Amino acid sequence: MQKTLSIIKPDAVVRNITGKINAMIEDAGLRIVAQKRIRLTKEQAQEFYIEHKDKAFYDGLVEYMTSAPVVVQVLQGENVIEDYRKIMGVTNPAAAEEGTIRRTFGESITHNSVHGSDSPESAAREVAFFFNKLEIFE
Ligand code: 3AN
Repeated sequence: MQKTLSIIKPDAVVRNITGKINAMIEDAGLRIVAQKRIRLTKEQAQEFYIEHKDKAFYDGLVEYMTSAPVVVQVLQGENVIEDYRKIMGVTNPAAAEEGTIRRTFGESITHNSVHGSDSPESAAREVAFFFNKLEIFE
């Protein structure tokens, strides 16, 4: 069984649609094995997105991710990293496939409603960033 880190981002939390996103996750057969609502500090958001620190959108991304609470989750499934990326859709909601979370709910390339780890290495780092073993129930 594989795990991945999901974040329901501020744009979705503010619009009160975290349940609708969870329904799409669960309807796709993925299990939410840990979940909490938190407010990221600037330092946490900077560290989480450190790989993008030289990008033009980095400061705006950090500001956005700290603008309201987020819901962080661990998802589990046989091929969950790839499966969740498919259910999310590509970064830009306008370019995402019909029926994906980002196409359905995303507002812009930054306000794109969800994050999902993009590789086993990222998933291991990102799950450990937010959760310890005692918080994950399979
Ligand atoms: P993804 O979340 O699809 O893996 P990444 O890892 O390339 O995308 O980017 C991380 C986050 O940075 C995205 N989810 C999005 O919120 C933001 N982002 C990515 N590219 C851009 C861009 N060109 N302009 C603004 N924000 C961006």
